[in-house]
Amino acid sequence: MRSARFAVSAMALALTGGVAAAAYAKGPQEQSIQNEDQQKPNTEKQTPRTMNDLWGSKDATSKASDPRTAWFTHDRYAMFIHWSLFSQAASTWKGKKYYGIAEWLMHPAMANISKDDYATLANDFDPKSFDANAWVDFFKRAGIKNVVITAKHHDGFAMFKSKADRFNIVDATPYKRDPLKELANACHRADIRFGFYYSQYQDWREQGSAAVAWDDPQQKHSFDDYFKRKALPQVRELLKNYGPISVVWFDTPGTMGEKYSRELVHMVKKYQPKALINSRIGNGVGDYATYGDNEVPRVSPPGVWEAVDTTNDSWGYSVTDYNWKSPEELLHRLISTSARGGTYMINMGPRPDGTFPDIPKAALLDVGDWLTHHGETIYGAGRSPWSIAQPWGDVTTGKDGMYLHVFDWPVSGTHSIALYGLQGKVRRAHLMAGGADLTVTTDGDWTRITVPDRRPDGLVPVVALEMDGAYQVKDADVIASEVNSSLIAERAKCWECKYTPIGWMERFGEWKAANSLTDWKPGSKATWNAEVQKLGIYKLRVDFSVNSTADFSQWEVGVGDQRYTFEAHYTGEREVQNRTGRRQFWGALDPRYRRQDVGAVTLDAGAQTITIRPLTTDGTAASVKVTALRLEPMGLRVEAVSDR
Ligand code: FHN
Repeated sequence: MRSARFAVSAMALALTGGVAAAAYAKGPQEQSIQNEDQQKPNTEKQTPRTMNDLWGSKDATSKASDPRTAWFTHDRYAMFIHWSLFSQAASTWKGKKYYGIAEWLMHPAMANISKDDYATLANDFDPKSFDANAWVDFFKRAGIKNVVITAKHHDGFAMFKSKADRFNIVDATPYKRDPLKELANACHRADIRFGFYYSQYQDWREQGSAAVAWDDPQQKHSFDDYFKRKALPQVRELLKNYGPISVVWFDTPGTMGEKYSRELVHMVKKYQPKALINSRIGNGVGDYATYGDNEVPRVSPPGVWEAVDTTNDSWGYSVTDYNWKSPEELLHRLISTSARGGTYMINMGPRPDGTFPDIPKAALLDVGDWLTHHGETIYGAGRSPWSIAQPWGDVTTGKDGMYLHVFDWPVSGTHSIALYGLQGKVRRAHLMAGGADLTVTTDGDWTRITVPDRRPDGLVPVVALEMDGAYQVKDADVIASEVNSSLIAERAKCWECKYTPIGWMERFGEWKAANSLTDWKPGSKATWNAEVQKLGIYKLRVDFSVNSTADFSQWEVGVGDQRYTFEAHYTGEREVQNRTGRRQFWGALDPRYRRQDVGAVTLDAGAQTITIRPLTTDGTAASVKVTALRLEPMGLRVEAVSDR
């Protein structure tokens, strides 16, 4: 599996302290961060320099055919819950509001709270309204099949009764109950799978962990001490005391040595042989791959994998983050992940009182309603036979054929959706919401399904395409005539340019991904061989990030034998890494992607080669990051256009 090389980030650098940051300009705060792990490394590997180093390799041991993972691939839809002491603070500290991921509030990159001060949150943490049965009732209605909850996050606080460490919800708070026990029992009663999150490498409370024990610069213990005294015993408690565990979800393994990853695997196998382990256990010994935060891959990855996403931008509850995703957005992301063959785990951050915020709850219930009528298109459904999305939506497969999830209903032309390269016999097409059979026509390699003019109600209409026997597809890039199409970076052929997975943080810890074509040189070009459905005029637009150096660089898009030149304009790429309350230069650029109009271009029907290349030869175009070309039908008749 191709591993992403995310840019050096403040988050990773903040964790690694002085070592990795040495090559970069640093603020005094970062220089003071010490970490014994760096002084006495527990592994031959370097300290994590990038967020991908921190997430560890996505390599995993399971094959898609592994029967142990069958339930995971079948169920496709899981709920992630970030709930701990950070929920009590909810991104505020001493009257000040913080922005970024709420569970990192304690860290110097946010409020920089000492261990003792942070621990005082426990005095008031009393989630009296927590009701495990009510949670499970909500999960059921939302269509959730598996739940993964934070047992211990980086702050070191255990949300369960732990004999290994008294900094836990039973011993250190007025609540005195074990919510994980109650939740595990309620999930098991309701036939929902139960798993836990455990931060094995970072524990900001513990000396010797990969933590930045920032108020304790003189680390007296080793990582091994922390691991044996706290991490391993706590994981053992969780494996032994909470009934069947579906998933053990580790996080940010960083440079943790392989022997530690293997020791954890050994323990999981011993007590919960059926439990699956995600790749963030580190060192390639997990069962399945976890993608980067908030990343839904655009090309189907091989093997068993999941996308992890959150209902807003933070994982823990935050009073400063109310950027909730709409039901439609959540459903699109669930469908896209399923279509690429993955499992979608969506996160909620409960309030400190143990209830869920209303808006994401309502949004997930809407998705659940949709699933009661369309569940077969997700649960147990196969990935799309095409490795990328369709211009109008995305496809999953069932035993009788395909489910066509229509995100963009065609509103002009013949009101049809088109599939390129479908080889096989269509028996019948119909809307899952009911109604007459839909007309299916073929024209060369194109299969066209005529849909009603009026979009059916509901979050995402689905056309069931029943096939007669086996079928195959040609996996081509396409440009549709009735909806907008994207040619994505992952599918381009690069000549003297590079395909680079790009990730960055919007606000602190809020990871975004936009994989791109980069490293342009004079003579570079990237090409797509696309199948154009119909001769027509299309608005060509480019999705890219252009820094100030590349402002006004000149580019050309070639379509067949036509050439369209344009000037790239600065998209506002940030030369600072934004951090809460401060702007701190880290030496790395944060991209900012924008869509720039190039103009109206004429496309002939059939196979077309589309090329983008820089014309500027002085090197200033090098840093431009192109993530996609867009082609949007303009609804013009070609004969009406005399120029070009
Ligand atoms: O640092 C954590 C973060 O707080 C959150 O738990 C996410 C969820 O995937 N994992 C880490 C960063 O990737």
